[in-house]
Amino acid sequence: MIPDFGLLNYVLDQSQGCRHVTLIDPGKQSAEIATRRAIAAIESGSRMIFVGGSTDTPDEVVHETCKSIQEALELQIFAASQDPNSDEEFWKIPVVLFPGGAHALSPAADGITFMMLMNSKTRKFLVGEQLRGAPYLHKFGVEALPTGYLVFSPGGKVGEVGEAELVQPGQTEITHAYALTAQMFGFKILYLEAGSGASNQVDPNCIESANQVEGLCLIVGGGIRTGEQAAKAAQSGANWIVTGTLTEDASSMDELRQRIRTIVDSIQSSSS
Ligand code: 1GP
Repeated sequence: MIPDFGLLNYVLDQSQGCRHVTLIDPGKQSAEIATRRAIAAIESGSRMIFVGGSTDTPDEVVHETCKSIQEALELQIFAASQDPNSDEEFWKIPVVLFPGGAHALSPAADGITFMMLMNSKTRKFLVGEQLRGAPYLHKFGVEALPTGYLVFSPGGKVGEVGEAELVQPGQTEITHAYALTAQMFGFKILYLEAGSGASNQVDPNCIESANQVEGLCLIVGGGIRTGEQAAKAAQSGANWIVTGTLTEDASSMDELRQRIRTIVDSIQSSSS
């Protein structure tokens, strides 16, 4: 659901400090489970849902998941509107595509991280997939969030498939140059990615160096599992922290809630 003051404004808003995104991979769970997880994540403090991740998920599967999450959010909004103690705004959480390519799209999403994989060696990920996806997004009115995407070591599957020239820990100068380039292209968002399930998170010094460039909203993800890691990223300048694996390998909904609460509490106390 798009918040009242618009999707891009909502994403760029920094008045609440660092916020949390839950990434749901529709290729790894049914739409029903994805929806239960998304709702539990929001109850635990996530303020955006990304749908995507895997490189080979067909459109239909992505669409089913987006539709199902949106329907559940509508129900929550309706329920809140009937309850004087609840706030409808709390449930106006955007569902945003985080695509592996032009195939994993859905008209039920509120927006898309429309990304250039800036350190890819392949045209396909710099502009090719975007060229295929743009007419579809235009037709369905899915809002494009202009995003530079930068993959750090170890990079995981996205680094491999995207043929990324991985940024290594300590490479603060090149990170800064990428951030400047993103700003000069007019991107509003720079996503610093270590890869899903990465053994180490993006180097906090690199986050700091990207943060020196004005006017970019920094999304940081990959390998973040503990409150301490999340706090480090938030203190270094992340505006959003994404976790995916954390949710997907939780053994119960209670564990999922507990894990997300820990991350959210840590980022809130370190960025306020
Ligand atoms: C991957 O940054 C995201 O694109 C999340 O990574 O699965 O390691 O949380 P994790």
